[in-house]
Amino acid sequence: MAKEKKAEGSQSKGLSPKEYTTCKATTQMLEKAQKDGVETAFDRAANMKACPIGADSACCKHCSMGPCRLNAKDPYGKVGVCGADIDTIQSRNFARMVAAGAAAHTDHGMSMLDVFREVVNGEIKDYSIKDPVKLLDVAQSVGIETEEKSTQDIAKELYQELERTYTQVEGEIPFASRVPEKTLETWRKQGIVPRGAMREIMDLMHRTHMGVDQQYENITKQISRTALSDGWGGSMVATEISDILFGTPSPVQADVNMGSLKEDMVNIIVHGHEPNLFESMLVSVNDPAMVQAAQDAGAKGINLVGMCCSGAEMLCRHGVPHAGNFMSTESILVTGAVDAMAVDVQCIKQGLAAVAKCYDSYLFTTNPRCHIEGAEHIQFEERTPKECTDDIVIKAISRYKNRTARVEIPNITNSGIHGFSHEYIKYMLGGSFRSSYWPLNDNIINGRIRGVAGVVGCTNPRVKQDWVHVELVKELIKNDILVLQTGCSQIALAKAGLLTPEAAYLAGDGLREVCEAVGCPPVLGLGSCVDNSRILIAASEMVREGGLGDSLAELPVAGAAPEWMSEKAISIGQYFVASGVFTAFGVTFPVTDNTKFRDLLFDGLEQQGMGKWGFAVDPQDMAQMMIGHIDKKRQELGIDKARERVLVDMADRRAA
Ligand code: SF4
Ligand code: MSK
Repeated sequence: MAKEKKAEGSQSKGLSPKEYTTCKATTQMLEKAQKDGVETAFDRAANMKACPIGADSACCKHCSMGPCRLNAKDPYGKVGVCGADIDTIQSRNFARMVAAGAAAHTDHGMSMLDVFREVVNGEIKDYSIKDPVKLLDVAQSVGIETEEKSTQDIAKELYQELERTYTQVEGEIPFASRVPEKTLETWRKQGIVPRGAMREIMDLMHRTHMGVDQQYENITKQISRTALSDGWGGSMVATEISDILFGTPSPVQADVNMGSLKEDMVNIIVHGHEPNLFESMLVSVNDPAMVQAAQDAGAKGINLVGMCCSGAEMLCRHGVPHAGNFMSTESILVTGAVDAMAVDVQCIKQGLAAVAKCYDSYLFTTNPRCHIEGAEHIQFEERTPKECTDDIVIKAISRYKNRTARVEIPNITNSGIHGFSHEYIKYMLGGSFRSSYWPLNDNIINGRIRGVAGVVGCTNPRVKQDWVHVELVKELIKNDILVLQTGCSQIALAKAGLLTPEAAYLAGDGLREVCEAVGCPPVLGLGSCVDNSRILIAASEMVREGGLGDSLAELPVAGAAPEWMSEKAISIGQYFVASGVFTAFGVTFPVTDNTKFRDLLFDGLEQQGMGKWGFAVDPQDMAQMMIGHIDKKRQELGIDKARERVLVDMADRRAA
């Protein structure tokens, strides 16, 4: 048994892992890491006090006359050297978070569109159009005439149309056609319908340069416009094109948690966000020559497991097991059982390199945008994807053969149902001949279901891993709120066993009745961060179905990212708010209290016909905020008395 190598700068200080995570597998691995003298982000978070001025967003470093620090306790008592006040400074900071988050999602979407173009042109042969029905649906949704046209021709037209999502300099993005009319009218009135994502991000970066836009309300308009170019643009293209190329998810039973690793197999983890790397890896690990090579090395076979968002996407699309969310990516390496971890983009901690080194695991970067000091880079080329993934598999097999690290795999897996695309939700509720959102709307109107919540986003070492997600969702379903999930939050709830139909016993009477009738869990897993766009489409379908108002802002729905950490989360939150949804965040919120900018985000935007932000650290407080909002919307719709179970017929529905 080889002794693990200590990470450089290791400073474990006897922290009790149970204080930092509710994930039992992660706890076990953090305890092992402490014994092995290996440091993780949990240790670093405990040893690094967050900068209080930065946390309040009361500082600016946009030029070298500064950096300028204002006093959050007396926010209007001081201005920066250039005269910028607290509202300018914090709205510019918030804007740049949105710009970065939107850039990440839209660049991901553009990569998918690049692959799609090359597949359609015949330049890429390793991928193909797996879901021609979805191709037709998406093409029709943006106004492309599909009658008597070949799949190839429709695909070419769709590419041309969707390219506008990124490059268009004037006009409205293609998926504006999916936005409920009244919501779109609000956006038009506010001047925030996105043109193309490149234009919006460029505009936002320009206006937040020193000495440009110094009026927080005007900056906020461009913040919303940019975020909408993410949700209804880049992210939506990423989801729709991935479905067309790799298949639209439908429910699949699959395991999550670290027990998905197998001691007697070659374990390969793919972690990141773009599904093309993972899709190619799936082909490589099933190649008979690779399987034979693994067996020749003494392994039973090759075990492919996902993490984070590309993991969540493959879990939903193909039922590939998932080992854990963002705050477990270092801990999984501590098992000693990971022969190779292949990463692409987003949420890849640089700390992975040091932990991988301690356990002699391979860490491979594959994307030109993401190299990591200490990791080996094997470039992934879409035209020859298998060259990269085969290479990684071969190296993983060699590591298996020469394993020296002590292997300890937490014996925990949680089975659940994943893969509820918005198409499947429609089918599940209405059946194959009358697929429809009406049964959902009907059950909301008659009060069995109180409302719908999207609970999404990251995990963050500043709060106990998974705890806020799980407690929040339990409280929501107990109050008859159907929960839709994506990303790391979905994995947290899957580990807690709530993505099973049996979990309906935790739901209130009304929601339980519906779940039992349909046979679905009270918590539906939709996929990765970009798949939040599925929630937008589902909400738009609810508006179109009728009976719940004419705009997204009128729906009895709410959103939350209770353990968020990334700039992408801020962009997601803002596009939900601008779309009309009350959205609560936890951990911390990057604004100063008692300022005009904060009031605008937490109140003013709602008065303009959009949604609004909320903030709470405690899951019960957050749940009460969301339930209160849903009840307010029910009251405005006149369905607040319906929790007495009034039956609604078609005439009532039209009149509502
Ligand atoms: Fe200071 Fe103004 Fe420069 Fe910001 S832009 S660092 S507030 S002088
Ligand atoms: S991976 S953005 S930690 S959800 Fe999308 Fe998870 Fe948040 Fe990354």
